[in-house]
Parts: sequence; C-alpha cells; structure tokens
Amino acid sequence: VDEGPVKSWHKSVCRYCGTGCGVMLGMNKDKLVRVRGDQEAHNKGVICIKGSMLDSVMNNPNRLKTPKIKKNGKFVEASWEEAMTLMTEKFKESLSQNGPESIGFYGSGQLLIEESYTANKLFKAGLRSNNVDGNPRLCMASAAVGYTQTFGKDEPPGAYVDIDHAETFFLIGSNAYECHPPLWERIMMRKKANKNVKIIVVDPRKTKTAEHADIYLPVLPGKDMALLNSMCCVMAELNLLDEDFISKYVNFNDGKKKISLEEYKDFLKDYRPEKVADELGLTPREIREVAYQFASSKATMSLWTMGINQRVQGVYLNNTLNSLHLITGQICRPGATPLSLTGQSNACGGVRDTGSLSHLLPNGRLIAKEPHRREMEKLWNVPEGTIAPKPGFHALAMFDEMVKDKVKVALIMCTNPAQTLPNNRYYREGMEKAFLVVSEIFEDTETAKFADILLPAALYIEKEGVYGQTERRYQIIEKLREPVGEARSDFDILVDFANRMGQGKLISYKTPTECWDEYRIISKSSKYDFSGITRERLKKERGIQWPCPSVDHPGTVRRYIKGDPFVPSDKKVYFYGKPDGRATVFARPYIPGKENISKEKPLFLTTGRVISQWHSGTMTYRVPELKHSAGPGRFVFHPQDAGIYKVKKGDRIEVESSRGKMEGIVAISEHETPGVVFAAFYDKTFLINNVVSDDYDPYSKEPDYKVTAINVKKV
Ligand code: MGD
Ligand code: SF4
Repeated sequence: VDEGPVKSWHKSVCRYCGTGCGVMLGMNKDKLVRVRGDQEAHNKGVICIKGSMLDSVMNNPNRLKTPKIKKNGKFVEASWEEAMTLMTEKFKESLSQNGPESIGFYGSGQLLIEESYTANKLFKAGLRSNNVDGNPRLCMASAAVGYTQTFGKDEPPGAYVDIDHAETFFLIGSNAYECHPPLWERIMMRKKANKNVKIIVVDPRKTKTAEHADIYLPVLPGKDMALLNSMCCVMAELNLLDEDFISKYVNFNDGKKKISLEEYKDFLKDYRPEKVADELGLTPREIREVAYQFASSKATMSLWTMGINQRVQGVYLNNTLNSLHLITGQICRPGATPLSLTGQSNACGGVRDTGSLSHLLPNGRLIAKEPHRREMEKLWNVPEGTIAPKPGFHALAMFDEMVKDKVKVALIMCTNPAQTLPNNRYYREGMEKAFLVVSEIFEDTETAKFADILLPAALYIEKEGVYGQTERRYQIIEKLREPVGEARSDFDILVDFANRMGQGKLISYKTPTECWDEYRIISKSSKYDFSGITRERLKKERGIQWPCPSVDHPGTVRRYIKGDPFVPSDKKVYFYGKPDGRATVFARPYIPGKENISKEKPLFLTTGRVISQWHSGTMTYRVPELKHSAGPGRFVFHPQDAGIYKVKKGDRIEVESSRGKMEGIVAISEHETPGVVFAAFYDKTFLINNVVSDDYDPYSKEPDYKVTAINVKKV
C-alpha cells in the first residue's frame, strides 16, 4: 500500500526482537510510511522482514481505542476515570483484605525501561508486594542466572562486534537465521571474509541455520548437558585447557564447595564421548571434533538462545557454556566470548537490569539479601523494612496462585500469557478467577478475553523510552506521533495508578525523561553504572553500552578486561562480580528430564519461532504479507515420521501430551529430525501451549518449551 511520500526521517529502534536493530523511520506528518535499516547503527542497515513492515502494524485501524469494563460477561466502553477508579478500588480492597501477596504485576520484555522500572518500584517499594514478574521469565531467566552464578554479575561479557573477530562460531539452541537474521548475516559476512571461519551448529532440528553449518550435530532433544560435559572432558583429556588462564582467573565448584581442577577433571570422566554418544544420538568422533575445534580455534564465540534457556537444565547449560570458554581461555579477547542472544527487545534493559522479576531489585540486587534491600530503600527514600524480605511469585507460580485463589487482582501489561504460557489450559483457570486489568493495543488477544478491565495502550512511536538489548546497549525510541483514540502509554497508566494508590510521593516523576534521570543516577551505586548515558546522548548517538560512568565515557564494549571502568588498572582481566576476581567453573551433572519418549509417547514435540512472526502474532499475524509467509499454525513432521505415523500434508491429527490434547493440521519438512515434531506459537487458532509441558528449571524457574513427549493419532 502506498502510504504517501516521506516528509522526514527519524532514527529509532525496531519494536520487536532482542537483536535491537537500529531503524530509520520515514514519517509523513504523523503517519509512519517507510522503514529501513539504520546504516549507522550496530546492524549496519540490515533488518529483517518483520522490522521492515512495522508501518503496517502502526497503521492498523483496529486498535483498542478506549478503556473497557466487563459487565455481565461483555465489554462496555468506559472513561479513563471509570476504569482507573475501578482498578484502584479492586487493588485497595485486595490489599486491605488479603495483603500484598494477593496482588501482582505481570509485565514484559517489550515494555520500555521507564515502564518496567516504575511498575517494579511501585509494587515493591509502594504496595509492598514482590509479585512482580513477566515474560522474560519464559525467555532468558536461565541466561541471567547462569551469568550471575559464573561471573557474579548478570549480562554478557562480550558484544556483537565479536562476530567480526571470531574464527569459530558455536551455535547451540539458536536458529539465528530465522530469529536474529541481521546477526546471522553478520556471521556469514565474517565467513566470507575469512576462509578459516567454521560454523558449528548443535540443534535437534536441521534448521536453516544448521543447513549452513560446517559441522552440524543433530543432538537428541533434552540431552545437550551431556554433550557440553563431554566436550569439556575431551578438552581435559587432550590437554586443550588453558592452564595459565585457569590459574589466574578461575575457581572450580561442585555446586556446594570449591573443588580443585583435578577434582573437576575427575567429574568429567563420566562424560567420555564413548560413554555418552549413544544417548546423544551422536558419534564419539563428532564430539571430539567439535571439542577440538572449539578449544583450538584462534577465537571461539558461542551464541545461544531458547534451545538452551527454555530447558529444565537451563541454568546448568548456561553455566557450562560459560565454563567451556573459561577452561579454554576463549574469553576476554576479541572474538572469543560467550554471548546469549536475547529474545525480546527490552528483556535485558527493561526487566533484567531494572530487577523487574520477583526475586530481584534494580541493577543485580536480590530481594533475599538484606543489605540489598536496605540499599534500595535508601535510594528510593522509603523507610527501612519497606521492601518485603520474601521473593514474590515467579511467572508460573503467579498464575498458579490465581488458580489457588491467593493472587486475586493483577495488572498485565504488554504480554499475552493466555497464549504463551505452557500448559495453558491450567493457567487460564487462574486468569478466569482473578480480577485482571489488561493493558493492550488490540482487543482480540487471548488474554484480553480474561480481562475485567481493558486499558488501551499507546504503541511504539506513540510514546518515548529506552530499550536495552543483548549486548548491554541502551537505545532510545522517540515519540513521533500521538496515540490512537484515547490510548495512553503504559508509563502514563502506571504513574496515574501510583497516584491513585496514594504513592504519588514515591513515583513523583511525571515524564519518562525524569524517570530515566532518577534511574540513571541510581545505577551509579552499582557495577551497572550507566549514569553517563543521558537522554541527550541517546538522542544523538546510536546506542551506548554500559558500564558508562560519565557523560564523556564512550561506553564499554567488552567487560572484565582493560577498558572496563571497573577493572583495576594493574589487571588485564578481572571478574569483579566475584570477591576474588575469579569466575567460577561449575561441575554440573546431566540430569534427564521427566519428559522422555516411551511406547505411549514415542515422539518429542519442540516449539519456537519462525522468521516472519513475532511471538503470539497479535501484531505480525495482522500484516497480510507476514501472515501469508507463515501460513497457519501446524505440526511439522519429518518425512520418515510421516511414513511411520501414516500422516500426510493437510491431515488433521490429535496430539496428546501429559498436559492434554489438541488437534491441528500436519505439514512435512526435511528440516525436522526423525522423532521430533515442531510447532510454532504465533497462531491463536492453534494453541500449541495447550500441550506443552510446564516443567521448569528449579533455579531460574524458566519453563521448558522445547521438550514435551507426545503421542499422535489421526482424527
Ligand atoms: P507477545 O505476542 O509478545 O507474547 O509471550 P508474550 O509476551 O505473551 O505479547 C505481547 C502483547 O503485548 C501482545 O498481545 C501485543 O498486542 C501487546 N502489545 C504490544 N505493544 C504494546 C504496548 O506498547 N503496550 C501494551 N500494553 N501492550 C502492547 C512471549 C513469550 O512466549 C516469550 S518472551 C517466550 S521466549 C516464550 N516462547 C515460547 C516458545 O518458544 N514456545 C512456545 N510454545 N511458547 C512460548 N511462549 C513464550
Ligand atoms: Fe526487528 Fe529483530 Fe528483525 Fe532486527 S532482527 S528488524 S530487531 S525483528
């Protein structure tokens, strides 16, 4: 559709994923008419199909434009005054009758930093409820806990620019070709420029990423922990460890206490390739080859996402990926680094860094630690003892407690849990029971059905705020047009709500800029220090990476080495998150998950994204070209399985897991692996999460969307 000529161009950031691409937005007065990649941003002008069609979503006429209140099962238009008054009454009533544990906030890695920061501060320091969590729990909680355990601090040591220096890429549980396309293109450019570059891909599915690998390991679902330990074992056996790096910068730990390098090597003996290869579905030779390549390359970079994070052993996997780099010295040099790729645009800056999860406080502080609570109480200027000492409910627990009638009133913002939580039917019971206020841009989402109050939210360039993506880079989205109808930004909704709840003194700022300035100054007292990232700089520069302790500081590309403001001047490498400056290598065992194939459930179901769709599809499935490209949701089989189970393209089947049954149509693709069925989660008429298991990692509480045992039959 020709939307008219561009009258002015503006730098911004893509609305969708954690790649955080810089985009140029072409406006015709208040209409977004063109989108292109920003040549000056880190993505050097490259964007994917979703980002290039942001205008289509912005110009969709069917947005939610007024508040609505559910009366006798039907939504009735209401004024903001009516909606906010009712919301306030319900929260106050629940607080006074049932206490702070009975209320909750379920947010999103797509809210702006100022929005998550405000919700977190309001609930934890104002309403005294730690029930603040959000969809990043489903996405990167395992990476966050993994980094924190290994380095003492969350967020990665390296950056995207390491791609331009790496000689070996170790991609595990990442389909970068479809999920982070500009980064994948950067990897391919690096390979083109240097013939020594090797790409290793570990994935049960032969994804488009795997197709381009020099070495592809089709590991069986749920087994990667044994593979990573086996690689460490080979490295130890072949003397591929960097003993100099280890002696200066590494401690070993068995999860309870410090151990020696020799004890660590003993632990690894159980994972000799000959012992584990069969279970992994690989050959010992393949494991040895990959271990050798990883350790002996000039610079190895690991990249991973949901195939590693969304796993019952997600934290152990993250620990061990970090360990592979530490024991081989493949870290703290250009091109040598672990880098977990983030799913959402602002999961890092918005949720991890602001501490907007139920166990966290801003900038890496923990609710469970008294000195951290005291520090935040001082910074927020509230009396000592205000922040409750017990962590709140994490994502699944919060909805479980709605089922059990403990959480009675909740605000859900910028997320669609009724489609995206695993074992969905169960948690919907809770959504039905609780009084839900849902802030949304569209009225027809699955979660909106369960709302008692629907609040129309401003979208993307209808508001202003900061996004923080994978590599600690903060970038600003500026407001370029007014919200549609009566929509308000989530920030304005939260500030208004705070005032009505009697928390106007705590949330005293009125604009995102004032909020940013408060938070920026607070960060000064932590190792996240981004006090030098002012609004003015964000408007001029193409993002800045923290730490950035002063306005004349250029930002920090790589952490823990010279140039990082927290590394003492006499040290080359210093892991300052740990008291002795040494990172920890954990001996983490492989523990098989509960979801395993059997005679009754002979196939694995694994789920994930496709290139043209964003999450629950509420935005991208409305764009005709993107909808056409993705097609309807379906169960994708390898041709061999299609033969075994006697199904063909277009057949309708019933899939049964331990969590329930659902029907859907069949597709066939050579990209799948025998024994593994794939399904994406963008189509609300194909609610795959009805059968996905909600087993979760005991440390990160991140659910395992990747491994569910299923049975199939034709209907
Ligand atoms: P989204 O579709 O991103 O999914 O789960 P969700 O966050 O639940 O939902 C965002 C919602 O916010 C949409 O309904 C959109 O219309 C609305 N929205 C957009 N902009 C705004 C705004 O500015 N303000 C407000 N108030 N609303 C807005 C994502 C979740 O899904 C994640 S993060 C992961 S990693 C999981 N992945 C996953 C998987 O791999 N497999 C399966 N089977 N399920 C999964 N679910 C998880
Ligand atoms: Fe947007 Fe992600 Fe695509 Fe970049 S890769 S354009 S951030 S959706």
